[in-house]
Amino acid sequence: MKTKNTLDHQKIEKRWRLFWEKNKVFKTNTRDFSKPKYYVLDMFPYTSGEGLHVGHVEGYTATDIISRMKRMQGYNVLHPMGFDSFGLPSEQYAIKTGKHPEGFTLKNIKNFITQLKMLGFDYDWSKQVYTCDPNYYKWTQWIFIQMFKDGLAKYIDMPVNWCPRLGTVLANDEVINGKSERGGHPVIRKNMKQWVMDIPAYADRLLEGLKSIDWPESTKKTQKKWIGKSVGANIIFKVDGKKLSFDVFTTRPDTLFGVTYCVLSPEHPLVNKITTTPYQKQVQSYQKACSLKSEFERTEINKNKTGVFTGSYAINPINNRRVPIWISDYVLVTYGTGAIMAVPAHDERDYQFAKKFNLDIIPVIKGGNPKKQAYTGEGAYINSGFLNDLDKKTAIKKVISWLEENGFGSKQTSYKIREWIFARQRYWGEPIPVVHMEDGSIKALKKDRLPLVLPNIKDYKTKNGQAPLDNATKWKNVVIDGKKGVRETSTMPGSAGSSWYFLRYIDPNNKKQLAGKKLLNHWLPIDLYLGGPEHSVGHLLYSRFWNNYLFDKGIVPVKEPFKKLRHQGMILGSNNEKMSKSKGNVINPNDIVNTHGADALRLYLMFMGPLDADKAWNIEGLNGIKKFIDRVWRLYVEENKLKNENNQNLEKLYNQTVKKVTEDYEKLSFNTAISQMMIFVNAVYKENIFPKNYAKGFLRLLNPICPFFTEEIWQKIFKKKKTIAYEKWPKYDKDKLKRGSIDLIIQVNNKTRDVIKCPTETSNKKLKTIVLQSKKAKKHLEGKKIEKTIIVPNKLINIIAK
Ligand code: ANZ
Repeated sequence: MKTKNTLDHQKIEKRWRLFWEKNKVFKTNTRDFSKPKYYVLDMFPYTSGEGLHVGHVEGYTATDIISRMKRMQGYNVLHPMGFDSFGLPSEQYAIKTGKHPEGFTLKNIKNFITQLKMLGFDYDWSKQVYTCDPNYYKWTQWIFIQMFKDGLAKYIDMPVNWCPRLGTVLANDEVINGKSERGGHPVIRKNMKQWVMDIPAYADRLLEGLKSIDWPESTKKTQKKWIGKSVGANIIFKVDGKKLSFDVFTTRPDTLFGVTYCVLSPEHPLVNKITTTPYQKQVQSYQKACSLKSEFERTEINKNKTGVFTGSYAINPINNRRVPIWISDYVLVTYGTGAIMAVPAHDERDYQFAKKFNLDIIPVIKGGNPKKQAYTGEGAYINSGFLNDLDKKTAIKKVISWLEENGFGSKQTSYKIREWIFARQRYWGEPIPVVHMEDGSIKALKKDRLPLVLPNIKDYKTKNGQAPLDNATKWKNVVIDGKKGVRETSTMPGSAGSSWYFLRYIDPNNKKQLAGKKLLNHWLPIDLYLGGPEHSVGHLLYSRFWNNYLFDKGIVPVKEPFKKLRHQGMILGSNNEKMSKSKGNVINPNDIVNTHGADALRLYLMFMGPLDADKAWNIEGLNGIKKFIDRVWRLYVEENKLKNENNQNLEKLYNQTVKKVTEDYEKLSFNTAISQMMIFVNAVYKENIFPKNYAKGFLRLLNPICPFFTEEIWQKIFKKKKTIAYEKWPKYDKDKLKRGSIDLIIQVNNKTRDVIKCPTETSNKKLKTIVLQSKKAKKHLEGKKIEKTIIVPNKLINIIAK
């Protein structure tokens, strides 16, 4: 074979791409239980028309390295890929062009697959799933039906995030700072009959589960905060002069003596009943103004507090104090009970409100300066009757017992997490498989009616909140058992299909179940899941919820699907800014594969810095990596270097390199592993010979990052008939880790007489015998008696003799 000093990456990469595909090298036999399993998962991409981003390539390379290493370590590895293919990108394309989104989506999928193959990822394409495939969403619909039957999928009236511009309802995690995550359009709150998933029912389990999984602490914290568990009390306040009462939720029942007013959220059902005539006008106009505000605007702590008085008073049960009832948008209808007792002396928001509207402030805890600001710390209770002199914990306990004994409330836990809004007034999503019957009941479709396929329509736009499927008259009007009904016309949110795709990969063609039980038992949980930190809530919480539910149903064997999770950082443009078309700093992976090769792109992305850090693209860095690849290439192709003999000087470094690279890969610390390999390559150049056994071992270490040219060397230079992908992972020799040689100085009576090569870390006893073999030293010892030996480890031995 003719070899060149620089490798022809285009030719080589094409050769091995075809070889792997033709020989089905990476097909996983999921039924082979003879080896230990390793399931490594990537967050699958949205099928946007833009194709792969270098950020995708970063994360996918990281998992590919693990997948390849684990395979070489003897695991049966499952490393699948699929596509999140319902949702906005295709929907918007359809609206713009009037064409059905399916064609566009499938074209994008094809493009993604070509790109992923071009980059050499070892995906088993026979396991591919995509969420808009009826054979897949049949099971998304089936899961929905189970959850509907179990009361977790509900059709209820509730306040929702409504985006007038997108004409649809959004989930809380799709709203950022009061704007839609996609497009940045304003979002308002309004009441609507909605399909929701009762994720709060799983709040405690989702909190508990966090304890057992190996996830980044920051991600666990984000989920904890999102679930937002607060322990406190519900306290009943009676409305003065009326046969009405309301509950407040408080985490500080110990401050009950300091209540000077109450606040109902503007949407609280009691507001209209208690508002007295003189205040009706201002209350109504305030309510209207609030409905146009987003939750973010309402709860911002520093914003100017607003509110109006209802004209009614409440009675504080603990001291019968009569306190005014206000309404204000800083109290949310969806949290706790939608009503609060205000303690301005010890709560900042209440303090600002009281100051603005000139309401009383009664301190009940000593500390701070009540004239200047709320005191939120601890201290002795004052003005608090039977609570005075207690500590906080006891005070809380005492108040709660008092409330319970007197029928004025009880201990209560509240959660911030809300129902997951599970319907969109859009076309490109899974149809919700239920029928609204004439008598008001809701019927779920029978399993043999699934999948309920999305019908073809002409107009994909949402108009005035009406779902596009509302126009599919023929499709939506049905008769079940002789009774008329109308199909649900909203579709599921994008996060539906992505909440369980990792289960389907295990058994993608199963026609009877979402996946076979035996296979699920064997392959779950996922050993490593990698993706961006932007999914910390949303997807990562929804899929834990579904998996916990499926565990309860006895379908999956584990509560937590993702045993270990890691995030990749963002690849920024060379100007240190987020890559975007408008900034002109986008790097297209296709271009780099053309100019530098897939191996170089992969190696560069892994060398840029720690995997989870944000890193800026730098062409110099990429060029340097390309040079390194050529340097490695030359080590193998310049035939005079490869030798059958061993090299003592490389022994220690080689073993250290195997150890460090193996351990670093395991930790996903790829940049440090690569540094070590660079050190090794430099040392080989210095020695000018490359012992073949080290050359083969090193090739295996590098193969997971650079699969193409290492395969070329393996099969073409070493003339192997099979792929390198299933070769054994190199082992290191513990004994050789420390050994290397040092120049040991030998002194006799403080005078240097000889310098000899000897292994480092040689024991003192052995040193003494080695030294006596030195002829030069021996000469000076003749006829003398050794009295003492002084040893400076790895440096010097001094023999004192007379
Ligand atoms: C009296 C009080 C006194 C409160 C005090 C705090 C400090 P977390 O910890 O986030 O759960 N609250 C209750 N429901 C609310 C709602 N729907 N909208 C806005 N605020 C609400 O917060 C619990 C506290 O937030 C509750 O305890 C209540 O104010 C307020 F010194 O009650 B507290």
